[in-house]
Amino acid sequence: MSYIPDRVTKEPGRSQDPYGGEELDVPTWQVQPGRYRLIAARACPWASRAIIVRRLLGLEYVISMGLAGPTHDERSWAFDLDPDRVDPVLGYERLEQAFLARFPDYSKGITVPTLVDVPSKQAVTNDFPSITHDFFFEWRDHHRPDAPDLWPDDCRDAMETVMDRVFSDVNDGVYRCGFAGSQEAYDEAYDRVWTAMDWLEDRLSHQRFLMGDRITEADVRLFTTLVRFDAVYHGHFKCNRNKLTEMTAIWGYARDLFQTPGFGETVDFDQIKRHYYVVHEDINPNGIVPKGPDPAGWHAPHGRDRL
Ligand SMILES: N[C@@H](CCC(=O)N[C@@H](CS)C(=O)NCC(=O)O)C(=O)O
Repeated sequence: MSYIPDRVTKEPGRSQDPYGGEELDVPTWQVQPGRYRLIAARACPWASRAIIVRRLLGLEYVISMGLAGPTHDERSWAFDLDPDRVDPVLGYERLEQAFLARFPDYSKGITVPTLVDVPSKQAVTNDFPSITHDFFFEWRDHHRPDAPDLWPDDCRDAMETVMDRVFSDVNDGVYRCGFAGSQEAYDEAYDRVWTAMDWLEDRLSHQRFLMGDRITEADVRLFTTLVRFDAVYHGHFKCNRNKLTEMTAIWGYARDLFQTPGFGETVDFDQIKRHYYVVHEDINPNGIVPKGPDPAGWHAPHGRDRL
């Protein structure tokens, strides 16, 4: 659930539904290089999407980025990693300040990713699906010249279908498993995750990427879950039928993406583990963060170029 649905668009007043391309009626802010700051956390899969897409498209020169630390309290992410624990551009200690600058009575979720308007220091949007959608469609004039076509027209419908399933059964599916409140709910969620993982294993055994031979937004979205799988979801969320390393095609695919510029260098396994194992006190009350698994395998040759 996102709480501030605003969009940053090229043409004022016009914004597209990130799920289907239809016109939506939500407040819009104008695309302007240097005006916005992406607040993310390397720990968070939804924020990692935005970190990766910004990089793939070369938007780091026009949209700055601030990173919150891996853990947060009940109310807010904080800039624990910065000198003096203050974001150097916004001057904030906590992301909450950007939400309160916009809505003094704001009481909903303070989530990453959030785009912040630097001049007013106000939160603009924390609607994660539209943040990456708009990085691609609305910021086109500012992409690097050889930026990948993350939303190819010729497979847009098929890609939406794949992304819907990846979202509900995998990205969100692992959370449904981890936070299941009953054995029955867990069993059902677990089966759903693994049915989808088998579908992906099959799909990726005869094609290099989700939509064929090119990296698209669908791959970015799947990657952010896969890269957390063995370190977090396998144990902490009890998605433990297999480790990623036991699924030949998926593991090769995940390594292929990890080794692609824009992906692996955004990943910080320590922050990822600290986030999940410390923040979720309800499912890990002692807050102990596991030492493993050894991440060295992520750098092993993947051989996927032959597909
Ligand atoms: N559920 C969020 C997606 C982003 C999200 O869940 N981010 C998490 C970190 S992985 C977060 O910021 N959680 C803080 C909170 O909910 O208080 C949304 O729908 O906007």
